[in-house]
Amino acid sequence: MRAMRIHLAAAVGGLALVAMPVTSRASLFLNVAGAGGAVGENFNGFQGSGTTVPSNFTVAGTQSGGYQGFFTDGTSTYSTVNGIYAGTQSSNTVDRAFTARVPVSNTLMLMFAVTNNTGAPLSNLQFSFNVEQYQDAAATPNTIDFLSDNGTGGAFDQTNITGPGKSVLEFSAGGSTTVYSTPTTVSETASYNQSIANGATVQFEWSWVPGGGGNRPIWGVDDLSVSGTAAPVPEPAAAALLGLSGLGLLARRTRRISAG
Ligand SMILES: [Ca+2]
Ligand SMILES: [Ca+2]
Repeated sequence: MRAMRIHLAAAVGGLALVAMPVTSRASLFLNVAGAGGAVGENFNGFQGSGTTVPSNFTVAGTQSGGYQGFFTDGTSTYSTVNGIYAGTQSSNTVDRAFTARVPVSNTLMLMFAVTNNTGAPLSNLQFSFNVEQYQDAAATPNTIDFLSDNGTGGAFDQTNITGPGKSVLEFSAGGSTTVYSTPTTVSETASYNQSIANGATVQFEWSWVPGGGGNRPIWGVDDLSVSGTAAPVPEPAAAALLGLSGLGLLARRTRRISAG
């Protein structure tokens, strides 16, 4: 099986995405490449405004307060309405996260799309990301769910999503309004268990799901990395080609020795 690396530089770029309709398909292109590593997004360019949402991403849901700028660990300065923030650490303001104060009874979605342009079917799609919590304020635990639209362009569900990052529970739910001096961070992984045809696009999203009632925590996602495995080369055929190549080399060497 041939594992293809995904190139970051070729995949991420272009201008910021502004107010895309939910049905739009921004694309995080997966290219065959060398040692560039996986496609990724660190959200460090996100500044808590619609115009700084990273290219290839879009926000949906019923976040009535819209973007509210920065929420920094150790401070409780934020709007009293629902908000989407660029989460920052006071010790490292360069490292930002896509952060939200979850609505009481609605959901908020951060969506992105993966387009397979490797030239071959793409499988074994793996996602890793960090979840960062800046404030604990939930009467009941909140969840961030990771979903896909399964290539249909329609409703998102978790039918084809596996892994511990499928549903991330709030780290604590003490019912207080503790603002962490340093955001609590957990690393999560999830997988998409379907193959994506060459040229096809599948959308993914994180959905902030409130636990219901009480105050709301502030937590976000950061450091997304996406990788996959391009079409397998049949192993018997590969072995046979290698064998023929070896025989050819042997034959040439034999002739050279004979001529000498
Ligand atoms: Ca971070
Ligand atoms: Ca970051």
